[in-house]
Amino acid sequence: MTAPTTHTGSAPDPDGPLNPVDYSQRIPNNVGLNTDRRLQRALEGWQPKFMDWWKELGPAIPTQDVYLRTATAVGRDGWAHFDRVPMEEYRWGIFLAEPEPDRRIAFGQHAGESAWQTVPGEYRAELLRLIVVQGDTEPASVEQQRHLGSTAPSLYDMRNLFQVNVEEGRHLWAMVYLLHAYFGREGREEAEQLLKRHSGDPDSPRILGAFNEDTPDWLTFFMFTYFTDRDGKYQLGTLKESGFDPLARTCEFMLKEEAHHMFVGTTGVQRIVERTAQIMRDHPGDDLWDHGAIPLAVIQKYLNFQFAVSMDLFGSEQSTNAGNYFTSGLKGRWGETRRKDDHVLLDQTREMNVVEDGRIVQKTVPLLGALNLDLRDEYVADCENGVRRWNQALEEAGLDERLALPHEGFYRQVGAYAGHHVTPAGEVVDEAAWQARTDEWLPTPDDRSRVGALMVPHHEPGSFASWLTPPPQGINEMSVEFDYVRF
Ligand code: BYC
Ligand code: FE
Ligand code: FE
Repeated sequence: MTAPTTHTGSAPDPDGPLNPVDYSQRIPNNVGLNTDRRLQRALEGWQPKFMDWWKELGPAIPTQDVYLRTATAVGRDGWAHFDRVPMEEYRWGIFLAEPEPDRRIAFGQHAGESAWQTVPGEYRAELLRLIVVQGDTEPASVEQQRHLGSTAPSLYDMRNLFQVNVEEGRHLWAMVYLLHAYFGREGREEAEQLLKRHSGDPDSPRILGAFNEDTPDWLTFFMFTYFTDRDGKYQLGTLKESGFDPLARTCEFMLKEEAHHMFVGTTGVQRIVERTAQIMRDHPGDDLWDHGAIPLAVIQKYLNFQFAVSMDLFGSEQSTNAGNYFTSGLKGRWGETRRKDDHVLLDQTREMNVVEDGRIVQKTVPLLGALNLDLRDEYVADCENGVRRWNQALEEAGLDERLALPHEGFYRQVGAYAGHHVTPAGEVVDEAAWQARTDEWLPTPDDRSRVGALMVPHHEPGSFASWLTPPPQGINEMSVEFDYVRF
């Protein structure tokens, strides 16, 4: 059995066998928590605070139980178990992916050295910051989504919302474990703060912009899980490459859960577009709202907004932080080990867009300083896939209209485009032109209230709201009509 490392304790044997997931403990885990009393006590001290937070700021609608997935193993074959669970009895736990024997750091100045099993002293502050930023987003999204249950378009969708919520809660546990196990008193203090900052709180907001926005309706929720959870996928993908092995293994397992969040977003938007396409085909020229569906132009505006705030999550295109994280071996690139270059990147350059004299022009910059952009490019390419899929629904309905990602510079608050006005088509315009046309590009108060008016609860098994199609199949081979949530 490997013992977890504490800041004082000894490093686990990275080649040792993986602990099975132990559900007999107060905190389910596969890190041998019961062999480190101090750490166990510290985490058991944090657990009731987490539960208080969940009760206060987790899902607001009271439920009896929910058909949820719980992790039971971290291996390749079969890792999850589905059952009805009262949500406050969900077993949030600490699960790390299996260790890779003799794992080496794959990039930066330490490339080739053994991966770290303890925190390298010289990078302690940077590592702590990365973990805190990651940890902060997880409970933030739960807070943002807490009122959605009461307007769920079906029990199937409500269950998916709650699945995402409990797993984001578990992702918070994942980061809190790292803070407690490896960062001593400072880590414990940061773990407390993760429950004290709140989404949208004017005095103590969440760290990153997108996590302080409202998620008032399900169109926003599906766009959020498509675009913003996908930022999570990409950021976790870079932390999975980290030379700090416990972080890498934690993120690897989180990515496994994240796949379902992507699924919820992709299929959620898809089902909305399908319903819209049906009405457009069968009732050409009609007002979509009159049919209880969402006009394509409004879907596009919500897409524009969520894409832009999610692009901001990648930080500035040019970031010395990002270069330092890479060189230090803390945060790699997406698919680092599959890339065919020297993994050090000292002399390489790339092109990036900047706004100069009211025009978008390219300039050549050192690659190492542009790694946020490198990751963002991977993200954008992935985002295009969903849009293609949604457009297929429009094509199959025989329609000419299409959805599109807006230009990368549209409505940006962070990086090279901040302070400029760029249209979805990629034209730089002045303040007056921007003000005159934003209503075409971003959701207006009227759009939001009309979408809001469609958000009426469908809480009977098999019943679905008018503005989206039912899914082709249920969860875990259950039927679409199954009572996924009971009250
Ligand atoms: N809002 O050098 P720069 C997820 C700050 S989502 C506000 O460009 P860097 C999830 C920045 O902190 C994934 N502030 O930044 C999804 C810095 O501040 P200081 C979350 C921002 O460090 C859905 C300054 O601006 N994980 O998991 O290169 C549901 C200069 O910036 C923003 C991570 O993000 C912003 N958007 O890159 C649930 C991974 N952007 O130092 C969960 C960990 C930047 O001047 N984080 N700033 O005070 C990181 O890797 C990096 O911190 C960032 C920023 C990529 C976020
Ligand atoms: Fe997450
Ligand atoms: Fe997620």
